[in-house]
Amino acid sequence: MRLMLVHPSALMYSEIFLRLEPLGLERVAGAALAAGHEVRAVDLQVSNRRDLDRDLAQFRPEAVGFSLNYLANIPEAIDIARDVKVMLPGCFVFFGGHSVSFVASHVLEQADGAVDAVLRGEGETAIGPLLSAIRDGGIGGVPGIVTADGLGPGPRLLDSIDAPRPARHLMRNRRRYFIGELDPCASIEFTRGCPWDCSFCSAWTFYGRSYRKASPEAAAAELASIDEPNVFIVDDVSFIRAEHGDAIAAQIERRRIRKRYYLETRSDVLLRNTDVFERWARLGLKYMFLGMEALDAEGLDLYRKRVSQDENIHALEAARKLGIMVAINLIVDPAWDTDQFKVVREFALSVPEIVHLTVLTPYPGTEIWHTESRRLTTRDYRLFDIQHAVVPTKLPLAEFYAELVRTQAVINRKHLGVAAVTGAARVLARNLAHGQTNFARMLWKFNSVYNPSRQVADHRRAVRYELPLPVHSGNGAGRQLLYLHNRPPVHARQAGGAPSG
Ligand code: B12
Ligand code: SF4
Repeated sequence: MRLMLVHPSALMYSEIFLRLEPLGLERVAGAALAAGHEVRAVDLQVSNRRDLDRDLAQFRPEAVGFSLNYLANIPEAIDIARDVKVMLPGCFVFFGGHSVSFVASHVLEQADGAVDAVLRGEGETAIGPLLSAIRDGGIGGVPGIVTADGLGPGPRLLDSIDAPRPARHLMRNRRRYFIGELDPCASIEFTRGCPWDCSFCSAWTFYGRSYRKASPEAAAAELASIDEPNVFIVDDVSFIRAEHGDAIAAQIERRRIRKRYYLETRSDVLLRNTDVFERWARLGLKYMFLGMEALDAEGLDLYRKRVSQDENIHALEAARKLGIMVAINLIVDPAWDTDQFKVVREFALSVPEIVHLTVLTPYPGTEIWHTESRRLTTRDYRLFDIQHAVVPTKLPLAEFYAELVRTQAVINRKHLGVAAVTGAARVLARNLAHGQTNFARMLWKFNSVYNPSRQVADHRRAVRYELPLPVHSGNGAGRQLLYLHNRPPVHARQAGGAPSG
């Protein structure tokens, strides 16, 4: 069967810092190829609508699947799905990915016939059965399927994440993937799932709090097959298990692989497994995201981060000693007043780290979607990108965005200060010499993208597709009810040091 897979456009407010390859889509493509199908892929983050239309016309796929990890992309995908149905009547159109899995039935209703099915959960286990069923019948039996007729069987977890390999070769314009100065940059997955249970996050609910590791040999072999000199490790929390991080490192040393890495982790994991991070720093680990989320104990408790502020500060010191640059994430609560923004500005100016701000957003699939008692002020999918306020702000909305952008601008100026500019200039020259312009564009674009009037205006756009209303449970939704994948047997989810929930 001819299958076309599509990734929607980049989200406007994150595009300036990064644009990464759609690894989930590539893995689904890998599984479809392994099942003997003919597959093409278009990533609208790095290709345009004309490229997609041309490919659709030439390839004439029998099925088109969209990857929807981000809620904010749902309206764009529904609109393209409508066009596909006009262009290729009879073509089976389906959605899959992280976020759409939590709102599947509702999205099908809103698409009003333009989307035939949503595959909830992991796509590798479902894509083969789906393509066979489109040809031979029996769609209702595909794992994770949701159609206008209702929910089919539950989604199935992969036994091992070692295979299928992502079909990286299908992606065109690979040189346009980057993160900060790691330009160009590929992505890789060493583990899947997260054993913690932060209230604002859906990583743990999606995988039923399971945690799977790639075998060190498979991980290193995949890394060796990557052409790019820079690699983003997509794991929710890297190196939770010290021996796993060490075993992959040993394979990399044995194979003499030399790349620069960016990863995400937690302060407590960094402090517990400092030796592993030190080994990886020698192998080329340059940057890490640390989700500090809040500067006070009350905030850390509210997000159930299970990390203290002391641990956060010690983790920053540990990373500095290792020479790893940290990008800290802090969650902006719409209930903040000007004083709280001021505290954040002062903090950001007092540390050498990069500070990122994201606005607290209840997402379907998270606990706060059910417990957040403040009512949504909008249900426009496009505003659920953690750069907009979707619950009432304490300050008038325009002032809230003015404070937010002012704080982001202060932080940005800090990074582009005299010392930073000298460093950035060197990086810029090196990248440009290799024909890589992504990082240069990023430095250029900040002021045009982060603009309070533009953010306020985003709230005034006509809305065609809206999120379903949350069901408020007041004192916490039943955990099992939040899980998308059924919780696997105990041995599969032991992750050492993580809370048992
Ligand atoms: C790595 C990652 C990133 C990376 C890379 C993103 C990229 N281009 O892929 C970076 C750092 C760039 C990033 C950025 C952001 N991210 Co992010 N990210 C993740 C993370 C940790 C892992 C995603 C991943 O690669 N997993 C590994 C691959 C193999 O799995 P996968 O992509 O989920 O794909 C599987 C299934 O979803 C499904 N599937 C996927 N596509 C398709 C397609 C079809 C047709 C089918 C059938 C199935 C299918 O099958 C795949 C294989 O099993 C997830 C959390 C999580 N654990 O899922 C958050 C997550 C997806 N991100 C999130 C957010 C909020 C963001 C940002 C908006 C944050 C910001 N500060 O701006 C930006 C927006 C980026 C953008 N698109 O512009 C939220 C999504 C929230 C939402 N409901 O919309 C998540 C869920 C984290 C959370 N806090 O809950 N992210
Ligand atoms: S530790 Fe990170 S990935 Fe895990 S639940 Fe918390 S925020 Fe999500």
